Amino acid sequence: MSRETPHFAADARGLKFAVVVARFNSGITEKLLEGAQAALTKAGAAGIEVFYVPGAFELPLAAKSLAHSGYNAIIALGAVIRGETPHFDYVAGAAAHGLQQVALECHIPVAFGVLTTDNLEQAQARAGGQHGNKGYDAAMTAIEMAHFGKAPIKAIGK
Ligand code: INI
Repeated sequence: MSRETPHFAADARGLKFAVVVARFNSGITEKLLEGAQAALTKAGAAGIEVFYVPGAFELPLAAKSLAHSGYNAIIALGAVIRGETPHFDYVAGAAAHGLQQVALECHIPVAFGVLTTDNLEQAQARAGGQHGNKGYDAAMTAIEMAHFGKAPIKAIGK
């Protein structure tokens, strides 16, 4: 988790999660999956089910298909690497926008664990490298938002 993110004591007991993983750039996305599974297991999640799609572009539809299947939250994992084609902008934008739309329309937390980087090295650094594991971070977000859905956290004194 980044240094700016306040600590959240994760407790996922009794909660079920769907993790949707893009196979594109699987060397990276499998590391993100390892991170997400580590966070969920450590927090005592009651259920973790993993689903695969071809690429990040397909994540929103998969998330929408799973939105009413009894999960407390969905974690979407992918890696969109810029390279030298404008394809990046379409795929990354569609994934981000589509996943947010699923969360709002279906009223379920959808954690955005999709790396959008300029190159492979930047992706590796965020998939278990020197910048942590964004799959782990996405799982922590999913746990927190799953609780928020049940009882929103209020700031003390407000
Ligand atoms: N999918 C990714 O997950 N990451 C990428 O970097 C990527 N690039 O660069 O093309 C990518 N493309 C495939 C896309 O997600 C769809 O699977 C494809 O367009 C078919 O709908």
